[in-house]
Amino acid sequence: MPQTTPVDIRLLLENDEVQQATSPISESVKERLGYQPPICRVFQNDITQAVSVDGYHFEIDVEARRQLPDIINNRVHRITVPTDPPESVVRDFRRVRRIGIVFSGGPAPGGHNVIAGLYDAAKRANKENRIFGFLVGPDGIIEGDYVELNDAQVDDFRNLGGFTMIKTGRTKIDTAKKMALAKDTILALGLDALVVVGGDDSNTNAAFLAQELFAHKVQIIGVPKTIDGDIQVRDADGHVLCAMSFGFHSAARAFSQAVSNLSNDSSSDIKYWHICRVMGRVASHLALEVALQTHANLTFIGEDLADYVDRQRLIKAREQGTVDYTAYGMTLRHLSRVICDGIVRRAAVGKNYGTVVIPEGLLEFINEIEVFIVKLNTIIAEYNHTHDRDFHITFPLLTQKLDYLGRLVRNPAPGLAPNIWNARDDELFNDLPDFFQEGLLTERDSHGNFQFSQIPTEKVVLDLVKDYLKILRDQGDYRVGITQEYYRKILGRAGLDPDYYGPFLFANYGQPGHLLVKQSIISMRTLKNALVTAGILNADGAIPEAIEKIFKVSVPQFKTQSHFFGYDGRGTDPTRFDCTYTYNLGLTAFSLIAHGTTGQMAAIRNLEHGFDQWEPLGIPIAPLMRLEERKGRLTLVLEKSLVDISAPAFRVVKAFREHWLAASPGEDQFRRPGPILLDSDKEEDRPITLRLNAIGREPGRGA
Ligand code: FBP
Repeated sequence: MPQTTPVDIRLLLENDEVQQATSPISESVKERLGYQPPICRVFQNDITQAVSVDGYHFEIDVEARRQLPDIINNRVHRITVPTDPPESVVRDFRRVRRIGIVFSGGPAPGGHNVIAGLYDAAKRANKENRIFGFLVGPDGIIEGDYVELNDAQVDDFRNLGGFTMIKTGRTKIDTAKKMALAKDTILALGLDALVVVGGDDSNTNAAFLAQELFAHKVQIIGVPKTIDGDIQVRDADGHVLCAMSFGFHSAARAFSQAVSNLSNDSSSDIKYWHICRVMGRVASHLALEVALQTHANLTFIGEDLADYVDRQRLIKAREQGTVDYTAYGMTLRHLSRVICDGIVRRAAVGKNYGTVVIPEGLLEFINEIEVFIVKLNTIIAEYNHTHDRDFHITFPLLTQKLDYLGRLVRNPAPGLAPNIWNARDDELFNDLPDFFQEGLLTERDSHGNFQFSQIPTEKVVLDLVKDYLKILRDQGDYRVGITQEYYRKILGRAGLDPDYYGPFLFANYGQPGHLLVKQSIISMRTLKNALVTAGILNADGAIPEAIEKIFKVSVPQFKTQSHFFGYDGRGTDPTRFDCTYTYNLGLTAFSLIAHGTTGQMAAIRNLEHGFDQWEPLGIPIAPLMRLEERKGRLTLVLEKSLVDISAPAFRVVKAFREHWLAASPGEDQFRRPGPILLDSDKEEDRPITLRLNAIGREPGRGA
C-alpha cells in the first residue's frame, strides 16, 4: 500500500479545514448569532408605556389577598405608544436603572433571548442602564452571586438554547431567612427591578418577592417559562391572556423530530415498537403537540385518562352496594390493555411495529398511583417536618423506607392521619416492582413536587403490556396477519395447493384481507394436530416446510425499544417562534419596568394568531394564585394549566386516533415535522396546538 507522508502536526492544526472543523462555532450557530427576531410594532418606537386595561376579571383567593396585599389589586397592562408624552414621562422612561435577571427552574429554549430583549431595550432607553445576571438560579440572589452583563456576553448567546449564560437552579425563596438574604442582595446591589424567568413555582416566588420589596420600590417582573406549556393564563371570563409559556414549541419540535425518526425506523425494519415517554411533569401538552406533529400510532393524554370511568365495574359495584368511586378510574392494567389492543390490531394486518407516546406525568392521572403519590408526599413531608431531618438521609435504602412504611401501619406517626398508610396500601405497594417502588419514593424537588422525570413510567407500562401480550399470544389472539399473495407465493413455490391447506390453517380463509392463523393453532404441536385431525397429514408425517414457514411468520415477537425525551428537548436551540416570542418578552419586561409596574408577568397576547396580531402585556400574578398542597401543606401557588380535553386540539387528536393507529392494510400515516429551521419560510410559525385551539376564537377572546 502506498504510504502518505504525514503532515507535520503543527501545520495540520493550522490548516483552515482543521480550524473550521474544530471551532465550536458551527454554521448553525453563526446563523443564530446573526439572526434578529422581528419585534412587535409597539417596540419600533423609542418610548413605550404600560396602560392598565379594563374588561378583565379574576376570582381572587382570600389567602392571596391576605398574603399579597400590595399587589393583589394589580390590573392587566397593555404596552402601547404614548402620543406626545410629556417631558417628565420621557425622562422617567430614560432614567438610569439597575436591573437584575435570574433563570429559575428547568431550562427552556429561548431564555437567552429574554435576556437579549431586556438588555437591548434597557440600553436603547439609556446606555447607562446596567443589567446584572444572577448565577445558578435563585441561589445567586440568596448568596449574592451575579455578573454584570455586557454586549459581548449577550451577543454570544443570541437565539441559542439552554440557560448556559448565567445557569439556572431550582432553589425556592420560601423561608424568612432566604427571603431576608435575597432582599439584602437586591438592596445592596441597588436594583430598581428584578426579572424572574421561571415556571409556576418561580412566578409564585416572583409575587412574594414583589410583595416583600414593594415598600422598597424594587419592581419584580415574572416571565412565563417552561417547556411543559402549563402556564397558560385566562381571566375569569375565559379571555386568553397568555396562550403558552416559552420553550414549549422548541421542546415539542425536538421531541417530535426524534419520534418521527423512530417512526421511520420502525416502519422500515418492521420489527420494533418504540415506546416514547416525553417530558411534561404533570400536564400532557407536550405529548399532545407531539401527537399532532408526528401522528404516532398511539398517544396517551393524562387528562383524557383521568376522565375515564370503568362504567361496567361501577354498575356492578352499585348493584352490589359497594360503591367506591376512586376504584373505577383508569388503572395501569387497563391502560396496558388499551395498548395491547392497538398492538394486536396492527399485527393482524401485518404491522407488528409502531410508535407509542406516553406523557411523563401519566402516573398523576392514574388514580391508583396518584393515591400513593399523594400519601407518600404527605408522609415524607411530615417526617422531614417532625424530625427536622431528611427522610431520604435517614432511610437511604429502599428496604429501610419500606420498613418505615410497614411500621406506620402498626403505629401511625404523630402529625399524620391514623389511616394514612394502612395494611392494604402496604400490601399493594409491596406488590409493585422494586424500581417502581424506588421511583414513587424518590426525593421530592425543592418545591415539594413529585419528580416524574425520575420514574421510568414507560418501563412500568411496558412490563404489563408484555405480560398481557404473552397471554394473548398463548390464546392465539395476538397474530401477525399474512397477505394472501405471500401465502400463495410460499405454497406455490413448494408445489402445494393454497386452497387445499387454507381452510384448515386460517380462521378467515376465503375472506378479503390479511389471513389469520386459527386461534387453536398456537405451537408446532397444535399445528400438527390440526393438520392430522383435518386428515391432510399422517400422525407420523412431517409438517410441510412451507406450512411451517407460514405458521412461524404468523407468530409475533414483541420487540421494544424504550426512549425518554426530556432533557434533550429542553436543551435544544429555540424555534423561530420561541426566538421571537422570548425576545419580545424581554422587550415587554423592560417596558413594564420603565412604567413602574411590579408583581406583573410579561406576556404576549394572541400568540395563537399571526405575529402581526401579537400584543405585549403585563398580567398581574397575585390574582392568579390559588391554594395547593405542597410538601404536605396548603400553599399559595400559580395554578398549572392542564390539557383541556374539550378544546379543538385534543378533539382533533381523538378523532384521528383510529386513523393514526393505522390498524388497516396500507401505509402508516406518520407525519415528518422535520428539523427546527431558523430563518426559513418552511418553518411553522406557531405550535399546532395553539393554531387548533384558536379555531373559532377571535383574537384576544376566550373559547
Ligand atoms: P420547569 O417547570 O422548571 O420548567 O421544568 C419542567 C421540567 O422540564 C419537567 O418537564 C420535568 O419533569 C422536570 O423539569 C425535570 O426536572 P429536573 O431538571 O429537576 O430533573
